[in-house]
Amino acid sequence: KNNEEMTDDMASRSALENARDSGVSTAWDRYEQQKPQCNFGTEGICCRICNMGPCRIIPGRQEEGVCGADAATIVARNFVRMIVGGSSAHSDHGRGVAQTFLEAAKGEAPGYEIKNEEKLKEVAETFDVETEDRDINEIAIEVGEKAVASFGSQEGELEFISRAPEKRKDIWRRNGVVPRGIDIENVEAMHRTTMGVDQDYKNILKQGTKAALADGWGGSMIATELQDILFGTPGQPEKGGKKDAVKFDANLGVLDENMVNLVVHGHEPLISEMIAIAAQEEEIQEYAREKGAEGINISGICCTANELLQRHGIPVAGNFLQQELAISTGAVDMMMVDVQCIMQSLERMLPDYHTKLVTTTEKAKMPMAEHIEFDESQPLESARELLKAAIDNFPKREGVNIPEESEKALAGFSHEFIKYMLGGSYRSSYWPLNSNIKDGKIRGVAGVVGCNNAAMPLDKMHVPMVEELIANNVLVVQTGCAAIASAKAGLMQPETALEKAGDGLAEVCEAVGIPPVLHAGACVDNSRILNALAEMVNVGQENSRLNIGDDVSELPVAGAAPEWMSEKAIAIGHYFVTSGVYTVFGGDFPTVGSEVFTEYLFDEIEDIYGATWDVAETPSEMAGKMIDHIDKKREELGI
Ligand code: BF8
Ligand code: SF4
Repeated sequence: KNNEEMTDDMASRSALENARDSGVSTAWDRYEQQKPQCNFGTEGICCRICNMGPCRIIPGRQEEGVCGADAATIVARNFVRMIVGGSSAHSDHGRGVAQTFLEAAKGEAPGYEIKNEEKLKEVAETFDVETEDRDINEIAIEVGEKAVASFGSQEGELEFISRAPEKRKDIWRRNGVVPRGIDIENVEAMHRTTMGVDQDYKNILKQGTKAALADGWGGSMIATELQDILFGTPGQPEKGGKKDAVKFDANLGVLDENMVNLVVHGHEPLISEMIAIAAQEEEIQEYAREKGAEGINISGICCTANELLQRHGIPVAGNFLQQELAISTGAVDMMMVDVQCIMQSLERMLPDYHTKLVTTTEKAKMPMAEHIEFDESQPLESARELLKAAIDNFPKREGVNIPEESEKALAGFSHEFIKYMLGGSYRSSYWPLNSNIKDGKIRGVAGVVGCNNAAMPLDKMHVPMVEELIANNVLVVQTGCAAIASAKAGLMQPETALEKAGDGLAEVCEAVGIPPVLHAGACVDNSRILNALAEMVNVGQENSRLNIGDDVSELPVAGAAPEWMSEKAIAIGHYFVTSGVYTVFGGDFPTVGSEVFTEYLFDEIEDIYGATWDVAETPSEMAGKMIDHIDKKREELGI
C-alpha cells in the first residue's frame, strides 16, 4: 500500500516515508505479512482453552469441539475472556491509583497529595463516608480504604453503581448483573469460561456483563475519580482561578528539534504526572542546557498522553499507530513506557535510532529496553532520574527528521467541566444540554472512543465519521486514541471545527466557546461519559420539562469504536451497551462465527438492556446508524 492509502494524516505520511526509506518495519508492514489472517480466530470460533483442542467450528462439517462445545459456547467464552482482559487492565490501573491514593492520604507518599477537596467530598458521598466536621486526610483515608476494598469485595454492590439512574439499577438488579466486587467478577468469569464449566451462552455473557460493569462503574471509575482528586479535575483550577479548557498541540510536529524530547507512552499518570512536575524544575532545565539543548519537551502517546494533556496541556505526539513513527523521527531522546498498548516492535528499532527506551514498572518489562523502576516512595526523585537519563541521551542524536504538522486543540472536558461550560458557574448543571437537545439544536450526543488498528488506515474511520456526526448536529464526546485522531484533524478547536458543524450545534458551541467535539480524556475516562449520561437522566427526573429520557437507554445518544483493536475496547463496548447505550464497532467483530450468539448481542439483548451492539464497515454507514438510532430515540420521546 502507498502512504496515501494508509492515512490522511500528513505528519504520519512523511514519517512513514522516512521509516520505509530507512528499512524500518511498521505495524502496517507486519500486518501485510500476517495475511491471510485465520478466519476461525477472526470470527471467534477457535477454542484453545484445553489440550484436546485447538478446536474449530466449520458449519455443516464440524459443528462441535472435541468436548462437544458448540459455536455459541466457544464464541461466548472467547468474547467474555476479552471482556475480562480489558476489565482487568483498566481495573489493575485503578487499583494502583487507589493504593497510591491511600498512601498519599496517610502522608506516606511524598509528592502525591489530596489536591481536589471538592471532588473528594463528592466521592466520599458515593462511598458513604462521613464528611461533616472531619479533617480532609481522615476523609481521604476512609475513601482510599473503601476504594481498595472494592477490588476484593465479595458481596453487595459496587459503590459507584449508586450513581446510575434508578431505572438502570432496577434493570441490573432484576437481571442479577450488579457487580459485587471488581476482582471477583473477573475471576469468576475466567472460571466459568474454562473447559467444561458454563455452557449456556446467555449465562456466560451474563457473567461477562458483571465483569464489564465492574470495569466501567468500578475499576475505571475509581481510576478516574481518584486521579482527579490527586491531580486535579480537568478543566478545573485547584483553588479559585477561572475554570477553563486546556489548550494543547497534537501530532508528530510537537517534537522539537532543539529540545530534549521525552515521550511518555502507556496509560498511567502516576509516573508521568511526576515527570511533568519535575521537568519544570530549574535544575533540570539547566541540566538540559548544559547538554546543548534549549530545554526539555515532554510529549505523550496513547492514554498517558491523554492523562497529561487534559490536566497540563502537555502536547501529544500521536495515537497508538504513531508510536513507531515517533521513534523514526530520530528526535525522541527517550521513550518512557508504563503499561498497555506498547508495541514490542519499539525495542527492535533501538539499533537504528539513538532513542533510549525505558520501562518503568514491574508489570511491564521488555528484554531490550532499559528498566528504571519508578519508586513511588520518592516519586520526584525517580522522575528526576528519568529526566536526566533522557537529557544524557540528547547529544547522541544522529539524523533528525520531524514532520512539520501539528494541530491546536482543546481538552479537559470532564463531566464536571461540561456541566460548567454549559451551565455557567451560577447554575452548573446539565439542564442547558438537555434543553438544547429537547429543542433540537443538538440532535443527540455520540461517544466516539477506542483505538487505531493496523488492519485499517490510520484515523480514516474516525475523522470522516466524527465530521458527519457534527454536520448532523450531534455533539461528539471522545476519549482514547479516537480523541487524538480528532485533535490532529482540527476537530477539537472551535475556529476550524465549527464550520463543519450543523447550524444548531454550531450555535450552541459558539455561544459557550467550545468545539463540537469534546476531549473527555483517557480510556478509563469513559467513566466520565457514564457519569454524564447518568446526570442527563437525573436532571430530567428533577424537572420534567428537561426530561430527555428516564433511563440511559431512552436518551438520544449512541456510542462507537470505529478502529478498535484492544480487548479493553470490548470491555468498554459491553459496559456501554449494558448501561443502555447503542454501540457500533468498526472492523471485524469477534463473534460472527456464531450466528446465534451474534444475534443475541446485536438484537435480543435489547429486551434486557434497552440497547444492542452493532457493526458498520464505513464511516458514513457508522455515522448513519448512530444518527438513525438518535432519531428513533427522539421520536420515542416525542421531541
Ligand atoms: O486505552 S484507545 S490503542 S491507548 S486501548 Fe490503546 Fe486503544 Fe489507544 Fe488508551 Ni484505549
Ligand atoms: Fe476443544 Fe472443548 Fe477443549 Fe475448547 S474446551 S479446546 S472446544 S475440547
